[in-house]
Order: sequence, then structure tokens, then C-alpha cells
Amino acid sequence: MSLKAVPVESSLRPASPRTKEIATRLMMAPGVSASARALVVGSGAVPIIDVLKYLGVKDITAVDMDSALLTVVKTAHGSSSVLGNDLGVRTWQGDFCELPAFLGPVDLVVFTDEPFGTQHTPREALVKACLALKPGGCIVINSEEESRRWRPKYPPTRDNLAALVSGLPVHIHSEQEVANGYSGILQMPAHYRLRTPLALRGKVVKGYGRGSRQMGTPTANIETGLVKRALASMQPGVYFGWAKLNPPHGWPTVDSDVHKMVLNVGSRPTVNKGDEAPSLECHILHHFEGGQEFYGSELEVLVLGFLRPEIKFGSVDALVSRIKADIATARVQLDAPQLRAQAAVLLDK
Ligand code: ADP
Ligand code: RBF
Ligand code: MG
Repeated sequence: MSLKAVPVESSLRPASPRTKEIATRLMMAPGVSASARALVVGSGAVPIIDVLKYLGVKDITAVDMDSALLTVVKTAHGSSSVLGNDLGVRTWQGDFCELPAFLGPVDLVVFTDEPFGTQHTPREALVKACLALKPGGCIVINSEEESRRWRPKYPPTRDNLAALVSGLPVHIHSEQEVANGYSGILQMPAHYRLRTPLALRGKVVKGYGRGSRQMGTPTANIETGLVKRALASMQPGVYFGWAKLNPPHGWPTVDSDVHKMVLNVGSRPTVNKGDEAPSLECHILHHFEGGQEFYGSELEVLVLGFLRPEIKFGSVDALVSRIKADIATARVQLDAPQLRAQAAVLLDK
């Protein structure tokens, strides 16, 4: 764990009472520390950057659609290289939901207003924030009337917040009414990485027939007994590793080789109407030559790494494009010599 934030009085600009007041709130967020990487989103960025600097945070990106606001940030705080390799305050102009991946992953996302206003839907902004956060990182919603440019469509309240985070991998860490508005802290689970590889073996069963094959990513659903075991030892989410199928008789030997795979463990909140049990489903990065289906065959998987938590996306299209990105990441990760060597674990059986 990194060191906890400690206020630092700048000799150039003494902290105002307002800075100190907001700082007491931000200090409650577990992701705030001197070594944190922070994203500040929206029109209330300037006072929040003051607070983060006061708390010793040295790696800050301000995001907004409005170039005038970002000019104010640059004037007040200077501008660091946009690639995000140097410490300092940098700016990125655009829709937060389109923020490039190289500006993350971050320990802290602070929404100062917009996601709860009229420009973005708050839900999309929270999904994006979840994808940008490191494990254990926090989202702070600091919505104060004086920093608002619009009247929010979704005034942040505990009930609204609880509805917004449902299906997302964050929990409400704390929330409170403040003098001119509302402040809430959401936190990602801290532990995702697998400490040791996890081997699972089971029969391929019928899934919900939702046409993941038509989506280009058929998923072999693994029998339910195994799902219970997996859920007991893994957080719901997306993992990657190696897979080995014991294919139907007569299929070419290449079909029984060890192949790369991505694995989803969880309840599929994007498509689940709430009445379907959790599943363990594996997309194998191989085009099987022996046939289109192998229901009933035995599948062994070796899970090596975690990619991201499971998320309730706003549309199936958003889910599909994210699955494609997950596959691309897994493909590259598994080419690392140490991970490639682990494939032998399945071969030796
Ligand atoms: P279901 O809802 O029954 O799981 P899918 O559309 O997800 O149906 O298709 C999954 C099935 O497709 C698997 O059970 C398997 O028989 C077959 N399949 C063919 N190629 C693959 C692959 N590369 N990865 C996973 N499953 C595959
Ligand atoms: N479903 C979700 O609702 N949220 C997810 O974040 C999610 N991620 C997935 C990642 C991968 C790599 C795969 C293969 C599936 C994922 N799914 C997710 C499950 C998806 O909804 C399911 O495969 C299809 O609906 C077909 O059953
Ligand atoms: Mg499936």
C-alpha cells in the first residue's frame, strides 16, 4: 500500500478554508495518496486540483469538453506532457467516456459535476471510470452547486447513487450531504490478481443460447458444479489463460492442442434479466476444425490473470467491443515467456 495523503502547505499559495474543507472529504477516499494518479472530470476541476495538490498528489489529469475551462487549469497549474509520463497537472479535452487508455489506469477519479448533469449519462461515466481505475481505486463524486454549469438531471442522492452503481464492481464507501451539494465515494475491490494459477476442468454445457456465436465470440459454458467452486475462489470478472479441449472423436489433433482463452465468471449483468444463475464461460482463441460445437466434451482451463471486473454495459454493442479489446489484451499477455511456459501445465496432464 502507498502512504496515506498528508496535507502539504504550499509556500506560494496558502490553502484556503474551502480547500481544507474539501480536503477533509477527499482524504477519506482510500485511493488518495502522494503517489496516486488522479483524473479530475468536469467544470469544478480547478478547486479540486488545488485540494489534490494540497494532499500531495502529483499526477493529475483534468478532463473537460470545454477548452476555456482547461485554459484556466493550465494557467493556474501549468501543463505537463499529455502522454502522462511526467508528474504534474495535464489536461485532456473531450468527452470523459472517450478518454484514451494511456491516461490510466488511475487510483482516483473525481467527478466535479458533469456526469450528473446534462452532457453525459452518469451511468456511462461510471462504467468508464470503473474501466479506468486500478483495483482498490476510488471514484469521488463531489457535486457542489457553485461549480455547476447546468442544473443536474440526476441530483446525486444516496438512492440515485445506489441505483447507478448496481451491476458495477464498486461499492458505496461513504456519502454525505455537504454545504452546497453532495459528496459520495465509491470503491473498487482491492484484490483481483490471482496469486497462483487456478486450474479448472469440467464438461461443456448449453448456455443461454443468446447467440454469442453470432457476436463472433462463442463461449463454452462449463458445468454448474464448477461455477460454484470458481465463484468461491474468484471475484466475478474477466480472466485469461490457457484452455485444452478433449474434442469429440475424429477431430484433428490441432483441436486438442492448448489454446489461449478468455473467461467470464459471473452473472452477465448486461444481458441477465435477473433470473439467471451465474456462469463460467470460456471463449477459446481457436477456430475448431472438427465441427462447430463440442457440447458434452471435457474442457480444462488454466486461469493465469485477471483482466477487469464484470460490468453492466449500456448496450450489447458496448459489451461486444469491450470483449474484443479483452481478447486483444489476453493475446498479448499470454505471449510473455513466463505465461507461455505455463501452457505446459495442461499438456502434461
Ligand atoms: P451457449 O449459449 O450454448 O453457450 P454459444 O453461442 O455461447 O452458445 O456457443 C458456445 C458453443 O460454441 C460452445 O459450447 C462450443 O460447443 C462452441 N464453440 C465453437 N467454437 C468455440 C470457441 N472457439 N470457443 C468456445 N466455444 C466454441
Ligand atoms: N457480460 C456482462 O454482462 N458484462 C461483462 O463485463 C462481460 N464480460 C465478458 C467478457 C468476456 C471475455 C466474455 C467471453 C464474456 C463476457 N460477458 C460479460 C458475458 C456475455 O454477456 C455473454 O458471453 C453473452 O451474453 C453470451 O452468453
Ligand atoms: Mg456460451
